[in-house]
Amino acid sequence: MRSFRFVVKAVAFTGALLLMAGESLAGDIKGKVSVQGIKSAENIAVYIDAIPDKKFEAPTAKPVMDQTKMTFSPHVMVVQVGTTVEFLNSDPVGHNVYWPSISGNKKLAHNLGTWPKGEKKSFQFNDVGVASLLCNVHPEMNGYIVVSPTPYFALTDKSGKYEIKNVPPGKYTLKTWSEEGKVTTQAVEVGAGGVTADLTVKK
Ligand SMILES: [Cu+2]
Repeated sequence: MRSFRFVVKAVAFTGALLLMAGESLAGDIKGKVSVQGIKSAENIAVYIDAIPDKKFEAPTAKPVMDQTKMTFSPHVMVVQVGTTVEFLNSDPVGHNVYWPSISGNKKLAHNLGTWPKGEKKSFQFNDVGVASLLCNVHPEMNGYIVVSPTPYFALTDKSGKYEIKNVPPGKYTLKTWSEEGKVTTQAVEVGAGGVTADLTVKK
C-alpha cells in the first residue's frame, strides 16, 4: 500500500514537472506589421493558421461585441473558432446585426435580428473566416469578427505591433487579415525563447 502510494505520488510529480517543462518551452511570437498603401497598421489580425491534426476545444469565454454610439465596438474582434460572441445593444435605438457572408461564402450569411437597448443575442462562430458585421437600420455601421482556426491570435496596436503569447514550439504559418489590405502569410518557427516576426501588409 505504501509503495503504491509512493508510485502514485512519483507519477504525479513527474507529470507536474513535464507540464512545467512544456509551459516553459512555449514562446511568444511578436513583431510589427508594416503597411503599404493603407492608412493605418492598427486593427490587423495576426494569427496562426490551421495546424494539421490539431483540434482545439471551443473556448468558454464569451466576448462581447457592443453596439454603442452607433458603432460596433471593438471595430475588429478576433476569436478562436467555436467561440460564442455576445452582441449587446447599448444604444437607446434598436440595432440590427447581420453578415452577408463569411469570407465570401454566402451560405454562411446570418441575420440575428433587431433588438433594443440592454439586450443581447449570442452566436457561436463555428466557421473559420471573416464575418463583416452590418446593421440594416444604420448603413454606416460596420465591424468585423475574424474567426481564427487556432487560439493563437492577436490584433495590432496603433503602431502595428502585436504579440501572440504561449505558443508551443513548432513550425507554423502566420496569417494576417485587415480591413483594407490583402491577406499576408509567412512561415514562422517558434523556439523556446519565442520568435520575432515582422510582416508587411499591402493594399
Ligand atoms: Cu444600427
